Amino acid sequence: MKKNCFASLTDFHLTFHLLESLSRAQVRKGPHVKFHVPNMSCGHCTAAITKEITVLDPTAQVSTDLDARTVEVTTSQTDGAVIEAIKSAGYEAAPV
Ligand SMILES: [Cu+2]
Repeated sequence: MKKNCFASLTDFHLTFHLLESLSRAQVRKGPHVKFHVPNMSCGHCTAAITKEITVLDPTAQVSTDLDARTVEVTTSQTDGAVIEAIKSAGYEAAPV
């Protein structure tokens, strides 16, 4: 009886940890990076940049700030790949 209880408790912990690591893997996102894009000046710019980053990584989350001229990206891609994507939209970008 005692042994059974211990076994089910261990199973519970194993299941718990398995579920925990699974949900972490699902929630986990790539690094969140911020870029300064000095020539980004209007909605057309932000749309073009967002589009290119989305082409690079369809799951990327992009938010742009026209006042600060920054682009914040959550992606599994590298900084360099995001900078290349912004370049192909026609803009120079530097990590902030
Ligand atoms: Cu523009």
